[in-house]
Amino acid sequence: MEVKTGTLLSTINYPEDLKKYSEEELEQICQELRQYIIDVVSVNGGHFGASLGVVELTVALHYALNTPYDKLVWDVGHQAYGHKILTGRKDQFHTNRIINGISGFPKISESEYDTFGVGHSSTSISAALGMAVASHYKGEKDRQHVAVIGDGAMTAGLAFEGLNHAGIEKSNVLVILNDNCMSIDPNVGALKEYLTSITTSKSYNRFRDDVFNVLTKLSELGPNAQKYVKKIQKSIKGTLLKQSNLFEALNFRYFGPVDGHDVKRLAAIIKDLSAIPGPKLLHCVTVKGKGFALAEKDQTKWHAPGLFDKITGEIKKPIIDKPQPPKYQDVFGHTIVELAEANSKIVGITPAMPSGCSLNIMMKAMPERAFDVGIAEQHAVTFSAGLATQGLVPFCNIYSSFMQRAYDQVIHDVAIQNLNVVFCLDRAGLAGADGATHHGAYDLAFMRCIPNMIVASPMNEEELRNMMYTAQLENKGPFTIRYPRGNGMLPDWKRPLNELQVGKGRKVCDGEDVAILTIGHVGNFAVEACKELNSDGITPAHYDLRFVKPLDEELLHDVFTRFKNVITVEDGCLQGGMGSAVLEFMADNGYKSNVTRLGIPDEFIEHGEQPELWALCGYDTTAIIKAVKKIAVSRTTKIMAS
Ligand SMILES: Cc1ncc(C[n+]2csc(CCOP(=O)(O)OP(=O)(O)O)c2C)c(N)n1
Repeated sequence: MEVKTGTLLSTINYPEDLKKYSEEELEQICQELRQYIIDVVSVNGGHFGASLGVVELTVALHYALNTPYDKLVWDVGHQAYGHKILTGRKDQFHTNRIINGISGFPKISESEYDTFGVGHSSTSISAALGMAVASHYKGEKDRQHVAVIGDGAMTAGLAFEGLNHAGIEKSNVLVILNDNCMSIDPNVGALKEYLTSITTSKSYNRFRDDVFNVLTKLSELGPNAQKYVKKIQKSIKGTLLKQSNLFEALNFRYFGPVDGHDVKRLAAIIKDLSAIPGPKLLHCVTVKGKGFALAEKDQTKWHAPGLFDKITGEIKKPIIDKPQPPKYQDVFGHTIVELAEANSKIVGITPAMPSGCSLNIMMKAMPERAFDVGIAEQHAVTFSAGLATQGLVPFCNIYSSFMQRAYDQVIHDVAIQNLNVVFCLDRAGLAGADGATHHGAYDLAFMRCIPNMIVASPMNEEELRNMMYTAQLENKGPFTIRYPRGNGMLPDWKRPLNELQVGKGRKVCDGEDVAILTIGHVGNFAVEACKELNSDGITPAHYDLRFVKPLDEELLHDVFTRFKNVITVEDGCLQGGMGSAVLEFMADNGYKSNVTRLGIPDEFIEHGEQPELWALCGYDTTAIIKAVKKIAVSRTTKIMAS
């Protein structure tokens, strides 16, 4: 579907085209850019509110800076649609997040304007500082380095680490704090409260007006500018800011808060700040979802709403007449409440993903026992460890790929001390349109090599519930349960809770010629494959391992004694995952079967729909059938041959 651009935007493909327009015309360009994002995202999907909120900032940055010579780093990057459109990708924008199309996040390989690949949050300050120090080293004193970071992303330790370092470097870094009071859900924590107090404080605002009055004169002053810069520095030093402003205390020059939707003023300020050397922070106040009333009103829902009618705002849902299986995340959300009602030791923890992982159900039902700790995966894990030392049973829910952030905490704070923390890793396996940064490809491999750790993955909702039930029983130690994005298999999912024997798999169906070993949801692909193969006269056996650690050795002895051919299937990386575990078992026990491993190959898998990516990586139903057929001979052929 062709989406038309407004009259000014249609002439703009790169920032140099934008610069041909007068400051007075910037507002219209913003309007057209906003409309273009609405038009395309409504029919293609993707992140929505965040990009709408930074339309003015995006236009102002590309207008005032000399990109790509000046380095512009977007944090997370889910808000960079306007940036993509203004930097050579307007005509490809309709392919956003679609397989073989452009990425939903900035990506170095996609454009020279994308200075740093993102997707995970809070990297921008460190990355921009690295670039700034490199420029300083190379003598490129005129180059600007700008990190645009949201108030949500600012809650992460990594952001503080970057600020802490930048404060002692002389490098030219401008941090633009895009403060909209929102993460995906409402932002949390003391920093958020601090930012709100600055934004509403009368004395700060009076002071701000004084500073900006001097600042806006800078460009008119030409050679005298430096004198005024000194004056600003002096005036800043002498004010209340030095003592009471967090960023000033870290040696940043703090400017703001400013209205992040006043494009003309923003462009002028950014230009002026370019003349001030060293670390600076511009506090910019914006509204997430700006310009689309429903998105402004329900900002969490419109973070990434899916397809919608841009006139009525109705979010499109497929019409389905029979009951559907629930999302795994919702099974987690309801089951933790059910378990917590019976076990007063259970608490829930999420680093900034209450609606993403459905812990919001527990936050609503038992607010004193469920914690959103901000975008702080490392803290979430160590905080959980602390809770566990006191006899509580924390369920720490982290998206599989974000757990990569907290690996040392898992080993050092939880596993070495053998604490009973339950890790629920959502979005395990190929996550879909968010692409390489978000696929939960490595968890089976990185969790199973940790001593004391139990690693399980459910094939359906009932198994997820039973794994959660088992994990909270006395003294289980660290227990990981990983499950994918999307729906399970059982519309009647709410079945009685039962303890599972840790390290025990199950035989899904018996057969001959070849054994298929699966872990987790992909077991359902094998079930489908077996059905089709059976109708072709081929009868593989299928085992659902349930646990990659400990492995079900009895089951594996049985498999390797009976089968010369074994196929392993996992929604995870082939290097070090379940297939590797099975090969290790085979080698350690002197078996010599042929093992074919299906899973994610040793490369970064780009974005696309999950079924497209499963097929691409070769472990969907069709690929399993193909792998079996390569090995097994159908019963009819065997009968004919005998
Ligand atoms: C390490 C990490 N944890 C969690 C996320 C999921 N996530 C994506 S955007 C977002 C909220 C970011 O909030 P903010 O930085 O304020 O930007 P806004 O969406 O408000 O513009 C979160 C939690 C992530 N991308 N990276």
